[in-house]
Amino acid sequence: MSISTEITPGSDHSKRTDVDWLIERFLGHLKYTRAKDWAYATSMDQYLALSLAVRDVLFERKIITQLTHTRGDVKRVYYLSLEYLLGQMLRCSLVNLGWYESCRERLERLGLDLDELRDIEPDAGLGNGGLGRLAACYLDSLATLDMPALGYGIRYEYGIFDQEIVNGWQVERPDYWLRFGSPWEIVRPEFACPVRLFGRVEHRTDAAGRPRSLWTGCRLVMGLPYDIPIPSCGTGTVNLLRLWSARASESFDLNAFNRGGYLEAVQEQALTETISKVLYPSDAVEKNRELRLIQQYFFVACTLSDIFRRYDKNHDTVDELPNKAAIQLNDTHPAVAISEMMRILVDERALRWERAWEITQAVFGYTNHTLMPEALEIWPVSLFERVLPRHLEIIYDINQRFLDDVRRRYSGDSGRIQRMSLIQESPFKGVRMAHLAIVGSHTVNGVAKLHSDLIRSRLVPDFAEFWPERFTGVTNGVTPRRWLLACNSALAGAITRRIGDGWIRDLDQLRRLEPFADDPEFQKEFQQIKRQNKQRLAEWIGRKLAIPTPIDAMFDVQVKRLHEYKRQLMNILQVIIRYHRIRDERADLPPRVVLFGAKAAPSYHHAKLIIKLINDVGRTINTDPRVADRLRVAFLPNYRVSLAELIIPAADLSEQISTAGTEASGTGNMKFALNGALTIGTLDGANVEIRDAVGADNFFLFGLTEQEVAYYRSTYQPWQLGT
Ligand code: 26Q
Repeated sequence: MSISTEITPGSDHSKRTDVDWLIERFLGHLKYTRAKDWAYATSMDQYLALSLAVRDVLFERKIITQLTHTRGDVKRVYYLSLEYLLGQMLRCSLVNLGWYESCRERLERLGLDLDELRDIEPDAGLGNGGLGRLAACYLDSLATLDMPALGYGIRYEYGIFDQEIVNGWQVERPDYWLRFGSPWEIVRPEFACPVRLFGRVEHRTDAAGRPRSLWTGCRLVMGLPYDIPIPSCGTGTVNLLRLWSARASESFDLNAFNRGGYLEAVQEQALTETISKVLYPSDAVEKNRELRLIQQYFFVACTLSDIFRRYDKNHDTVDELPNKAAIQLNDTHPAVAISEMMRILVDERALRWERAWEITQAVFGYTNHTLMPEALEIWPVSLFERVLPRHLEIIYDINQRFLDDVRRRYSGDSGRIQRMSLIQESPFKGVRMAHLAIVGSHTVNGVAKLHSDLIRSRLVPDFAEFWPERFTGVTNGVTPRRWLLACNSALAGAITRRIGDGWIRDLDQLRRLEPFADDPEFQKEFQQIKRQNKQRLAEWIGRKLAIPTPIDAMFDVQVKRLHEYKRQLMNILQVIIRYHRIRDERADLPPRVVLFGAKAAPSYHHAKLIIKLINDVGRTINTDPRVADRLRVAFLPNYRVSLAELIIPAADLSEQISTAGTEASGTGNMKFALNGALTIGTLDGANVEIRDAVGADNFFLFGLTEQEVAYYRSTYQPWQLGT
């Protein structure tokens, strides 16, 4: 459904433009919200006041969007993700509104530089990497498609750590992104949600003689929602991202104060609030972490209660829920939602189990992002039982009914029953969250074609055989607004001048650029733009690292989380070989600047060692005058969304070299391609589809196929080679 909201702020004063109105609000916020006189305002004041002015516009549009959706009683998409890697919001909001240039000019007349102001904004780094950034891109695209969609997540006080490099080693520093407050959020105490944890289950019989389960003796935590507006590009729609922050509940305070002394009570309160304190900085499974499970449930409980609150406004029974809500699980991190939905329907709303299960399955969809068995979430039953005793019972009940169905189809196949069970028995008894997510959803999707095929053939073949129609693929994407229009405005302009601006909301239209591929004028313009982007990045590298980077050299870039499967180690070994060949005058190779950017999980020792190696190799090469004009290596510290927006438009070569069958999709690969870099890569994840789209001539393919990797894996023993 499409809404048209022709609401131009200030349209009552017909001669004034939107941007006049914006600037007026900016000056108002400077004075009344920041309480500063023009002469004393700092750049931080100016950034905050401008963002608040933009927020005013967005919330005005959000009110209209929401009214339209509520009046139409439309079906909403709910995206549930423990991570949102939003990055900076000022530039993209202005670009989506179509006001960036005019705003820049107006501010310039006031003596301010918008390009500088916007860089004061700290990144909202509420995610680890690909999965969190995908969530942020989807929010932008859902809004731009005028879809009634809400994102739900956690308002971590500390996002992904800041990375410093000390003597070549990664050192983590806390990322207190809320230091100056965020101008983008609005707190909504009126929608606070109580959440229960721990306690025990009592089994009773109700007045009608039906068995009822009572979850009692719980600890209570409050979820306080903060709303962030999500602007569309080119339509009036503004959607919402609602993030939950944990607070001690008042009744809990009372209990605590009665039990112990004042200080102990305050201390307990602080402990409760650690739930939303920090993002887990590993993009692999953290085993056995009670706090992580509590984070997941806290988030899910708040979110489902909010979804029901909205639904209940217009409905007396839950029958219409599948027609009004589609809940998408971003990996298994929020999969406990399936058992929470069953708890609400069966325990609180007294539905029959079968009816509750029908509704649950009709509502949930599950996106899988990983093939590695060791990365699948499995919670120890003992931990689950302590934190969520009623949910464990419900999961057992789901499992029993599910395995009965499996047995009916494959009687006597006990191996299959064990493999498919929601509960693993060894090496420890645990809840398999992926199985829960598959069983409780109508659809399971992978994130690239190859990945979706491998989910069926390798990861969960028993499930794919049992429910072939449930398994689908939805290849990832990236928002062209942030990743081309905003971060590479020069290239965006050159494209728009040739094929119009339709591509901004319909990327397939980029095909219309094909006839210009051989046009010398377009080629020249493209080269000039690339050169300017490289110059901009070279200046940053010069300022931050004091490494001179010749901009006529090829910029060869690998930026992504540090993982062995992504093979940054192979890349740096290749650099060493190249160095020796140039230094020993064995090859006349074109000049190259090799750039790395990557955060390693703080406990991932091997990954940190690779960062150290890259930095040490860099130091050796960059201080050797014999290769000075031919080879440079730089490790760009603290890789994050805003840095990606500087790096990617400047790349000539995009390194996508994961071992085939390991990278579920990759999304950086798409951002580089969109900015006109050529890819060197394996047939892994979405590289396969990128190669199909850009043509094999524009893709430097190497390495084994997934099947070859699988074949060699059984016999390959690298430690025995070369001995
Ligand atoms: C799980 C349990 C406990 C603590 C942390 C986690 C955790 C957190 C983050 C596990 C995994 C992640 C992140 C995974 C991720 O980013 N995967 C990437 O998702 C992208 C979007 O689909 C793909 O493009 C990448 O290929 C995939 O690696």
